[in-house]
Amino acid sequence: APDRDWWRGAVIYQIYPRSYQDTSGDGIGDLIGIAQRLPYVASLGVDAIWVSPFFMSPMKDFGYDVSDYTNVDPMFGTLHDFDHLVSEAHRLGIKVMIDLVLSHTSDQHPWFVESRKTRDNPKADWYVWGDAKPDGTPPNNWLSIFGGSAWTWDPSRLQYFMHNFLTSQPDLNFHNEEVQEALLSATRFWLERGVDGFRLDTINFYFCDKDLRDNPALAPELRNASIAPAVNPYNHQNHLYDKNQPENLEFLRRFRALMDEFPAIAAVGEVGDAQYGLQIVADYTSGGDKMHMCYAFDFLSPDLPTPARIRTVITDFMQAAPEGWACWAFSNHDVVRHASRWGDQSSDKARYLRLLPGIILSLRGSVCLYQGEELGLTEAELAFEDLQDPYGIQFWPDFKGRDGCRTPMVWSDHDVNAGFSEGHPWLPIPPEHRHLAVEAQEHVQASMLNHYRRLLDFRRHHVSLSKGDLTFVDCGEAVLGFVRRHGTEAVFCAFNLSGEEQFIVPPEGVVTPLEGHGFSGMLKTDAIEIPPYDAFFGQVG
Ligand code: TEU
Repeated sequence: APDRDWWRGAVIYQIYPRSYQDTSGDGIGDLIGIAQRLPYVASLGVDAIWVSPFFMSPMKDFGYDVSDYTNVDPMFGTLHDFDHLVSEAHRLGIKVMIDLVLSHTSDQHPWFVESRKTRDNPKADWYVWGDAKPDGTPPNNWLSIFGGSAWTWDPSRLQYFMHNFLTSQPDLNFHNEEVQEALLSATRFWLERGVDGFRLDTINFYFCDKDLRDNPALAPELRNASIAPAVNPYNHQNHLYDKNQPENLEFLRRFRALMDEFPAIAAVGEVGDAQYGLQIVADYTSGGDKMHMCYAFDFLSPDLPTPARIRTVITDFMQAAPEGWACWAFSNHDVVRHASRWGDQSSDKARYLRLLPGIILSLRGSVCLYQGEELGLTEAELAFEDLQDPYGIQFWPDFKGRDGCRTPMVWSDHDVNAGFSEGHPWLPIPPEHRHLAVEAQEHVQASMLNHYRRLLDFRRHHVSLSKGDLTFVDCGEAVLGFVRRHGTEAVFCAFNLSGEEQFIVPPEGVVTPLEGHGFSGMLKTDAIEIPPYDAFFGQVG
């Protein structure tokens, strides 16, 4: 029987299709390219891939603006290529999760094209429409994350439509039953095609207040600009009415029931709500009838993952959702790569960057690794002329956008365009990434790539690290310590997040140091010695 619980503690490798491998020569990655690179993905030892959107799209937000949910954009290939990708992945033992962007569509989706024509066509109520105020201004004060009002005037309907993101990403009206049905039927299409699960984009944005009430202002001390740039006025509102509506949970129950018609499907829901605390995140994964996992933003912010901060985040999550399950990530296609975001602040970047995967791969939760982090890729510094991301163009130079983490994968240090493409890459390949290419690291035992492989292998051999519960052990300010326990297995993990050697008292019962992870903390007679930015793993009992 299939393992219905495969997602619990799974390591999911995020692929951004535009930037993984181009085979057509247009400078943009494609599905055939991903399929060709699957043996590499398998060699990492991950459980699943999450493929960012490859559906039909005008690409205003690089695929997060879908114009046909059940087709592949020709830029990325065909449905046939997708089927091939899935069967190759399955042959190699890799699950495939696709990225469903249900909260909004592209303004070129036929549903919106029809909806915007008149106020009484069959799709008239499929999007969030509102009348102008008597003075002609938008229905309320809601703001777009990407800048400006969340409302855009439509000259044919003589009404405003709402968009949490770009003007070209109108929000669907989830209060309309037909909309829900249409989205569930698109989901069924992919389930029947053999996908293993979903990353669901912005699940907290599905519903908005029916009465379109104004959001209250947010007191400056409560503002949290950890993900959206500080200059973004979006951070100055308390988003009571444009997101996080209780109906979101109702729709997700229906979504879960659909998934449960199939053998072993799992979903991770993106809930970008660091601002409102982990309770909101937790609600989406509680009860076993909604999301299997929630993708929280707590470790995607610039805040350094100090032992105290990690303890707080993990404890808060476990308290908020004792039965729920988190999915942690340090990097993705929306934020500055952690090698730069955090690495640049450490006193020994090389050692620090090796410690970080040790931590995320030991915490309680599933893990998303973002393509290239296994190579130690840093954030690319791009010139304004090279920018593609509308969000970056809008807020430049205060916020440089998301292109710096989306540059192409580097496969070889001697091939043209680092082996990514024979054409002109859609974003430049930073010269400083070349020496980090897969080929350059492949045969170097001590490389970052082989470090990730070793850690993933270590995790696979210790089931408590993926499935176990977690109890913190006080190891002082500099060291993060906890025990992971599952059945009869218990592993003590200790991470020295400081630039100085640390000595900690072994917690009661630590008997044998574990090998095979590549770190060099040592168990001495009366102390565990951990070098700067290093770690120790020991068996308990
Ligand atoms: O991101 C959701 C989200 O909250 C983003 O606004 C995030 O805060 C921002 O990108 C950080 O810089 C998802 C996708 O991951 C993102 O790529 C899309 O642009 C967005 O949804 C709209 O679909």
